[in-house]
Amino acid sequence: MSRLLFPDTFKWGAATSAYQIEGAWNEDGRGPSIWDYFTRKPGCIEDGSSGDIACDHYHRWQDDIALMKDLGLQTYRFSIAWSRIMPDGRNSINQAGLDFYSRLVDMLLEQNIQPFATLYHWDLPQALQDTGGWPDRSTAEAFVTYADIVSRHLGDRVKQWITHNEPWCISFLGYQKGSKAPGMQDWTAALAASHHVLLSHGWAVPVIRQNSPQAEVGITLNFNPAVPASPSVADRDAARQHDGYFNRWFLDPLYGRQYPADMITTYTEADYLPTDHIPFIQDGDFSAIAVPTDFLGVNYYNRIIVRDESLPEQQNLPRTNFLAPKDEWTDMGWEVYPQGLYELLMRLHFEYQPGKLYITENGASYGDAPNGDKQIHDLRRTNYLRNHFIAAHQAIESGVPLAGYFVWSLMDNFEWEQGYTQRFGIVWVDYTTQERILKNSAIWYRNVITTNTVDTN
Ligand code: IFM
Repeated sequence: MSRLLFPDTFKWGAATSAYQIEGAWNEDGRGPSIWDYFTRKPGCIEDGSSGDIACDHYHRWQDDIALMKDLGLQTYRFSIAWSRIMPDGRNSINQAGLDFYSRLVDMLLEQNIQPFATLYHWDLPQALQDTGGWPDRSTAEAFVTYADIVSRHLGDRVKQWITHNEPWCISFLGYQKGSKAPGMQDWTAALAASHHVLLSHGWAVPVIRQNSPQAEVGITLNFNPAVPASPSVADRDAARQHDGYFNRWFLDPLYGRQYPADMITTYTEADYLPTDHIPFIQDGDFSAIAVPTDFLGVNYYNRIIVRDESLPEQQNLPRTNFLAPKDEWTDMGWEVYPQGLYELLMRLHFEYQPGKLYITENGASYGDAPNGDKQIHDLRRTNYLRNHFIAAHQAIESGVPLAGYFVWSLMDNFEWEQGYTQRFGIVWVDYTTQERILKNSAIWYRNVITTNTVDTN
């Protein structure tokens, strides 16, 4: 066994998001969000649940910070619920909402835990969806007002800001596939949504900088590296398309390259976009989107093997067998592939040069439950994290400016359309009593943080 030492300045943390943990959905002036509506639609959530109560973090935040302290977290990534701050999304300000996050930030700082705030983690105020949601440009304008208000109130203490979490999910899962709120299925709307999310990021960055001097400001993307299932031209082309849809569509405009031309062709040929001009793009948008940022947040869980099964001759080609055995997949059905994190970080560093990167989410859903002694032997999660930490270390050794790592998630929580059927936490939550129990992976992680090292077996 050997031990890999991380840089002295490296920050270890854990992440959560507002709707997934807070509960208190209708308290202290919070307005409804698209998730309050979506969870009430029959059939949208696997176990019929919602985030109405979730982990009750809104009432238990002090205990939860004590838990973070006990784990030795150096930084904590949380998100702010827009509709707690602005119940109708664009006009009135709810002081109680601001006060909640202000107290949270103060206590984090008292405990020497660096607050890392995400402004938007999917919970759009329903009032904004009612006026068109992200496909409508006015939502991007509303986001800037919201970002201004929050950063004016917290910007003296919060020095790390993420504008958006996972624009791909916001746009394509929310408006094209419809598996997430608001549950629409419309390609053109999804493409407009993606543009307005990026635009709102570009507009908000200078505002946050103004209100929060010396802060680092960035955006978090989720990545899904695409690998062709065979060397055939068709499979390679399918992998290119998936990469364009999922990864390049966001990376390219953020780093000054506008939308990838091959994807514009795909979308116009499919009639999702008109051929002459794209109505939602206005003069100046691309330079706004490409505003320089201080870091790129990277969410990585798995890669995807892409096949083109449309051609009959494709069916008989030899397939590369590099899928991990199914019993090593996580409960989400996601392959465990730590090497993909190394490859992704190298690609981002060499192709886009973000200057600084954080892993803003990485983790695994496994259902291991407490035994009679209230111990949770989640060895698969520890192994998952260990192997991804090793991959991150390898990337640092290769020159990638990776500055920190947030495990997803601090605690089990509401996993969107899967409800409470998936447990990503390093801390177990008993949803009946709201008891929190450290899983073995949390105890192991505490040792990683204390020693700033990871063992290699
Ligand atoms: O729980 C989600 C999180 O909200 C966003 N990234 C992926 C996680 C696991 O699905």
